[in-house]
Amino acid sequence: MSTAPSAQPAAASRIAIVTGASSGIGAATARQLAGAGYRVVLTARRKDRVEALAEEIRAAGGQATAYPLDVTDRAAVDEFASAFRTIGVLVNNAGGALGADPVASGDPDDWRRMYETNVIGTLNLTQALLPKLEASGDGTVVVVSSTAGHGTYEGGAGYVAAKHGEHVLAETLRLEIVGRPVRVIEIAPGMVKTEEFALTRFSGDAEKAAKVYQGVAEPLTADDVADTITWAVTRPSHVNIDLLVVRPRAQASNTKVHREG
Ligand code: 8X3
Repeated sequence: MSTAPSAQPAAASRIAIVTGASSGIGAATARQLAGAGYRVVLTARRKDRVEALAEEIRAAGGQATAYPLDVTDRAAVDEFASAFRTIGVLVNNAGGALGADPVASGDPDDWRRMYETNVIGTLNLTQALLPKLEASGDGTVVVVSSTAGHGTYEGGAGYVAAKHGEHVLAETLRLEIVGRPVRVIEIAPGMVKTEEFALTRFSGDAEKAAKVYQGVAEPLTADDVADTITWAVTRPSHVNIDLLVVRPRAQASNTKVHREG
């Protein structure tokens, strides 16, 4: 008998919901979970994007549907959740950073919006879908936080505060539901170069966005992070990867990055 760890056997018929699936880590995760045999449900605010990605996944032989959703709209989230009897996996990926101002001059509206999308968005989906995850008899909640959820850096406080909030949500939920058939996995990526993260943070300023990655030989890609998410989710059910911190080799900490040139 093989003692090698195997993927969860029931993946083929299981539903995996991914938020923020219109681009970056969310889109890559949807593709990889579909490749691992999950029926993926892609959600994001941008309908055209999630529909195009679902179509791409189906064309590649996977099972995917799209559902436009704003994770901060609780009524819409509840309506979305009511469509499912059970689900296997929820990947809370929607969120992001707005601004990089010091505490002394940060925009309180940016702070509020970051708390809403990163923390309340994760809370909304998790609350609405927890009964469905439990009903599956083998559910997994993934919280895609950040290394910003585990240490601060200058100019990051609003985002860092929100990501600490997400980390606390994951850690507390794990304590509260122990004994029930639902795992809580936190994936905390460091520097990931995606098409939108830094651009959104700097309100579309491409020059400022490019500086984030300047001279860094190989920042992580969305696929690198999707790979860690898919790996964690496909461990046998009794194995809970509590927290996985993943950074590029060139980044030793939030504030220590090797840049060439
Ligand atoms: C992204 C990592 O360093 O930009 O979540 O805060 S960082």
